[in-house]
Amino acid sequence: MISRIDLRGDTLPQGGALRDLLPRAEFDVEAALEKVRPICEDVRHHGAAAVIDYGEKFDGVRLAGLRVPAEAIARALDELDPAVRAALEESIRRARLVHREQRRTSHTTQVVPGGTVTEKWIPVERVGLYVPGGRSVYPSSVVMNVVPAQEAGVEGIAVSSPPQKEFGGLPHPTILAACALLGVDEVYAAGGAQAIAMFAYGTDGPDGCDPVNLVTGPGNIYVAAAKRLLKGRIGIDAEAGPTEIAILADSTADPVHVAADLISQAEHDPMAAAVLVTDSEELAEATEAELKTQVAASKHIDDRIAPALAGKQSAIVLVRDLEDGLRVVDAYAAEHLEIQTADAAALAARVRNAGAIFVGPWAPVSLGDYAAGSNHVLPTGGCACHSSGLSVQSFLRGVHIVDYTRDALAEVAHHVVTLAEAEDLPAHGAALKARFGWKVPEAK
Ligand code: HSO
Ligand code: ZN
Repeated sequence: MISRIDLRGDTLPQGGALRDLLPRAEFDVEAALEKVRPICEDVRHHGAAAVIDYGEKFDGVRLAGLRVPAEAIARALDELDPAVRAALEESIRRARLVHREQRRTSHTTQVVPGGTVTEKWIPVERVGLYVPGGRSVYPSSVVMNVVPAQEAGVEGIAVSSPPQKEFGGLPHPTILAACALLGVDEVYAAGGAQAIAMFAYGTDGPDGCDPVNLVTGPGNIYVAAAKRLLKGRIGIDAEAGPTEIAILADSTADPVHVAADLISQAEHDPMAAAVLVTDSEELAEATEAELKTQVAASKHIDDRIAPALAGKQSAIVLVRDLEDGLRVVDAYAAEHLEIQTADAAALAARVRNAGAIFVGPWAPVSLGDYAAGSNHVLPTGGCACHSSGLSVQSFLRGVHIVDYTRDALAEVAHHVVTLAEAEDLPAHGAALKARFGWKVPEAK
């Protein structure tokens, strides 16, 4: 059911060579670009009418308008199961605690007397948050996108999620209820690439969507392709791929927990990745046996869990020792990394590449998915070696404010002119000379 990769033989290769030995899903965004390009062009030229046409084609429901009426959002909250409401409220409360502390304060550096550079953090003015609604519906993702945007101070927050036929073309009611709990009242029933294009180009009409500056949130391959295509016109967080869990474990780990956690993320998608890295053959065997038992007792076996575990993106990787294990998980750069070893905290502190790290036996990824306070929109596909998950920072821009007096400028003018001339850009130097009677002030 899950393949094995044995790296206990020769010395572990490094860098790209090691990465090539590790399992990974193919997520060919490039190939989806051609499908997505005409959709984006259509939305650009025909606005809401095109988004509505694509909603009919892909979601099977023809809408009269894209904007979800305020009454529908309020009704969804009224009708929400009280236990789900309480759980969402707790998830929001914890996420706020963590994200509030991520706010950046502006800082002024005095470079010389009379010369300062202030880095000011300014929230993006208007953002579009995409919430998928295909195979699964995740109100928790509404929380994970909206909370950092709000804590960053973003003023315009629009949410879009695919229309659901069984709910009269509205997004799923739990998505609407989560928006209501978070105080978001601008919600659209649009999905896929057409939703991203709607955010980028805006749509006309009284209930139209104004263009946004930044789009965040996960989605399928067409959403990722639309983000890639429209990046530049809009900012994006990341091109999210299928969910991944890697677990670095030794013989002290409980195979029941390890198997349960692997399955928990395999449950998302047939392309989801579950990777166990261990120096213990016994744990590998016990986990395999546990997987068999637990998979058989799980819900989404045939459509997601079994293909995800059997796919080439999942494996049990055997390593000589935990030092090699550390190298392997760093090379893999998992979206989620659990450390289940005797000295989990010490090992976790040495990990370099992971979207989020879950330490020890009491911090499963599912906790982070819903209620740890951490964010669950994380870099996938190995991008954790260069990118971070969603945070307040994702919604801020640092702007440098340069403020120099005459004397402060005079002091450095000769250096600026020298560098301008070295780059054959004399007009750059002239911009300084013009301020000092066309002469370079003497070096002090
Ligand atoms: N594990 C997913 C997020 C999620 N899990 C939503 C449950 N609901 C990607 O981090
Ligand atoms: Zn999950």
